[in-house]
Amino acid sequence: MGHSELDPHQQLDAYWMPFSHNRYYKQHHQNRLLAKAEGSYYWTTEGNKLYDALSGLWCCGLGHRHPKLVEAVKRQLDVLDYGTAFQMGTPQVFQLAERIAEAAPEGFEHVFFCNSGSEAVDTALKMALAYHRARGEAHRTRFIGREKGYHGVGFGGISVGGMVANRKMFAAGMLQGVDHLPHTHNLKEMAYSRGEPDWGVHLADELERLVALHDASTIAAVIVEPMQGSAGVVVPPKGYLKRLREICSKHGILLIFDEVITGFGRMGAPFAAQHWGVTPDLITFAKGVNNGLVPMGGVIATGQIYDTFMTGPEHLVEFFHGYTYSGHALAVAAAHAALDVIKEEHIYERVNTLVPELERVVHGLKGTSNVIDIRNCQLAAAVELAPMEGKPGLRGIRVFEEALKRGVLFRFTGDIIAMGPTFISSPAELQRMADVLAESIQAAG
Ligand code: PXG
Repeated sequence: MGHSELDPHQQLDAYWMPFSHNRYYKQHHQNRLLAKAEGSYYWTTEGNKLYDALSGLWCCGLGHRHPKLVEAVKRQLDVLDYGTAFQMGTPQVFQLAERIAEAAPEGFEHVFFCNSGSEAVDTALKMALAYHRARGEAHRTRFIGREKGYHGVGFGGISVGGMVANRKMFAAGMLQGVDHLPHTHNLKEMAYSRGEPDWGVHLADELERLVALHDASTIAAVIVEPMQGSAGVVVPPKGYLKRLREICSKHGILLIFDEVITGFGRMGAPFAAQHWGVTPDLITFAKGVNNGLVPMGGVIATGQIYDTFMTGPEHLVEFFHGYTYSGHALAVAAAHAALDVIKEEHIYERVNTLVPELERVVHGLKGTSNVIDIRNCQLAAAVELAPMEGKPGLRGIRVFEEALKRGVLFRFTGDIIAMGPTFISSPAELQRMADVLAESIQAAG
């Protein structure tokens, strides 16, 4: 009997689930084993259909099992499986780098591939350190992250990240010399903002304070998510990112945009950099680059940063960094197909058409009991709930469970419900998602 024929509900113990309540799940797995996916929907092993309100984990915006992507990966498997990544390459990986650099803002010319957002972040941090060193500024070693920031789970990523639960157990292994900007989430000043809050640009000036404290000559880079996804869709205040850019430029500090969530569609533009008209020095990406079909991440660098590395004898390695699966043939094939689909299906335009619909339906939940904030940013939104007395996080779980019964898979982090619908959703599907959320909040009590 093959594994797939075993009763899946009887063999949950061995798997140590990532970022999950393992013990709770293994007792409450009803509707939580996925069997199948298509478009904006999953089907559970019980046969129940779930609307995927977060596009996987923000990665499947084009919809699950898009035929063009499936076909591209199948075709690739018939030709070349794994191609040696170091000192070799496929024509397709070179072409993909060119296409991604073209999609990026002016000045971005080179792409380094890895396999996840976490690896992309560690790669970008290393690039920043090595860049300064190659320019004779080896004293620039500090990184500035931001409170509530999420940059994956590598030691670099958790060090610049700002989520206490991801940091405290690993404090002993964190990077030295990291400081953090304050986060910009403030219920009193910005609750129920539609899009970017009017309040909070002054929080970017905290970077000047950190520069004054540490001296610019010690700081390599500032890393931020243009929109904080994992923290529950924390939207940048108007003018905030531009101000960060100005301060970084003034002090010779590199600005890294972590666009793992915002890249390739969700902002209605290739990158948040273009959506807000603010150009960083390095961009990290993952997820949407190939619709989550095969793990892939990467860093896009300006010509100036790349050129700084291209010194020394030509036969020697310039950047001692890379992964066995950098530019994996299957990931590359899926990414080419994803870029084709983004173009052919006018995805950025489609996302921009859906943005006001999403804004309307989520803000329609204002006044529902226990809702304390609603935020939206292009095709991302979140509803923040008041925690249950003495039990933070429990209301979030209850709402999630009630919604599963009603056929919608939401993402909850603590008592925040996050939404990142697929780009192919209809306005009616967004409306239903919001209706189910309202019912589920009420049912959760
Ligand atoms: N940077 C950012 C900005 C991310 O959002 C990562 C790095 C790490 O990517 P990998 O591929 O190493 O997981 C992320 C990942 C959520 C959620 O619920 C967000 C992420 C992953 C899973 C869930 O918001 N972001």
